[in-house]
Amino acid sequence: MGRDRTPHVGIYGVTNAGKSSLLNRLTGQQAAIVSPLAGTTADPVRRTFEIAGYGPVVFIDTAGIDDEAGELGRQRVRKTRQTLTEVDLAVVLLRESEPSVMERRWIETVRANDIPTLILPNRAELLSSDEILKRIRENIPELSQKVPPFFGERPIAAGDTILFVCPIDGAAPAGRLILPQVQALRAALDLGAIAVAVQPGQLAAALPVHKPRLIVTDSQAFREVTAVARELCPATEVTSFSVLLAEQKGDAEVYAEGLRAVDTLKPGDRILIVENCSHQITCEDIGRTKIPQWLREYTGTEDLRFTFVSGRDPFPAELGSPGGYFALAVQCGGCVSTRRQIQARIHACRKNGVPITNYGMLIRKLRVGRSIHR
Ligand SMILES: Nc1nc2c(ncn2[C@@H]2O[C@H](COP(=O)(O)OP(=O)(O)O)[C@@H](O)[C@H]2O)c(=O)[nH]1
Ligand SMILES: [Mg+2]
Repeated sequence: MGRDRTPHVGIYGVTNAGKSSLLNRLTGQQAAIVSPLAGTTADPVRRTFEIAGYGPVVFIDTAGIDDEAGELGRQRVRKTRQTLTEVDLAVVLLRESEPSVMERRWIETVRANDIPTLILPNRAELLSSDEILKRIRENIPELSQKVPPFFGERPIAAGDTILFVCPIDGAAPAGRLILPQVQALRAALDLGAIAVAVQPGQLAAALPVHKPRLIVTDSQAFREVTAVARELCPATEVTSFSVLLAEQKGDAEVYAEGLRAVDTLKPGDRILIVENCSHQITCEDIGRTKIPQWLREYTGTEDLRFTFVSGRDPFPAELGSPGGYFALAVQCGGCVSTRRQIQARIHACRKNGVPITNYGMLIRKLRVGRSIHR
């Protein structure tokens, strides 16, 4: 999904409003094709651009909101709408100086999604790029720029040790760590903490030597890591990469509430698994194989039906079915996503009455039990 802490800015308007020209002008690049032909921009065009004195943003140039040229036009509009789940700010470029009925309707849609808008009148040619960039940075919400601390409120000081448990199994990518592990290591180093990484097999040897303040494991090893830690350092918190991400980008309270739905699952229930990346081997294995298997073991029923959403794909239309089509949604940590992107997923589930929880929190419940995670 891209750029976990870079604010995303969507550029919207009717066809030929000058959206692609604006993107090119702001970035000083020929990023998007400009032409008077309606439908020139089809798939959203994403460009990262560093605003001086501010930092990077991802601009998303989109197809016209009024593009109704048959099935293709409708698909282009659908793609444009989908970007509302990932943007932190919507720049709406008007054709005239006042919004038309259609533009006004679009602005309402944007606002209904809790997205702030920056409205620029007709082609914005009278405004300099610097002025527009200044307005953009002023209108990006502060929360989009600041990601909450990786380890939350935990009192970790310089010199404390954090022990990371990173299983290197068949599902691990060759020659590297996965992104949540990299992010956690970096966050530990930023705090001046001592970061120690082991595989599950070395945990028992490492604990007495390193006496960590916090243990962070890959969720799939929650059970064995908790068992060893309870024996050797019962006072030390064991958490997981995915749980930390859930606290940081998701909503731990909503997820905890969603977790309760696990105990009421019954045969025939449908479960939505949401992974925000499209091809991270380890997460795929957890989401597609392990979580379904552990849920079936926990509930004692084989008849649970799983639907998977990955990357930027939209939720299935059934999400909005009356009576709650899905009994539960399980969101991945979202290491590649911005906070806003995860919040949009949570928002959609809540709006449709679907309980939502997180990979790590669910695995902790299924594998360790509810009460003994601290
Ligand atoms: N006069 C004028 N023409 C513009 C401006 N921006 C774009 N255009 C022209 O309007 C047409 C559509 O521009 P484009 O950026 O592709 O619009 P989009 O469909 O909103 O992406 C092109 O022929 C551009 O050259 C502008 O600020 N002033
Ligand atoms: Mg265009």
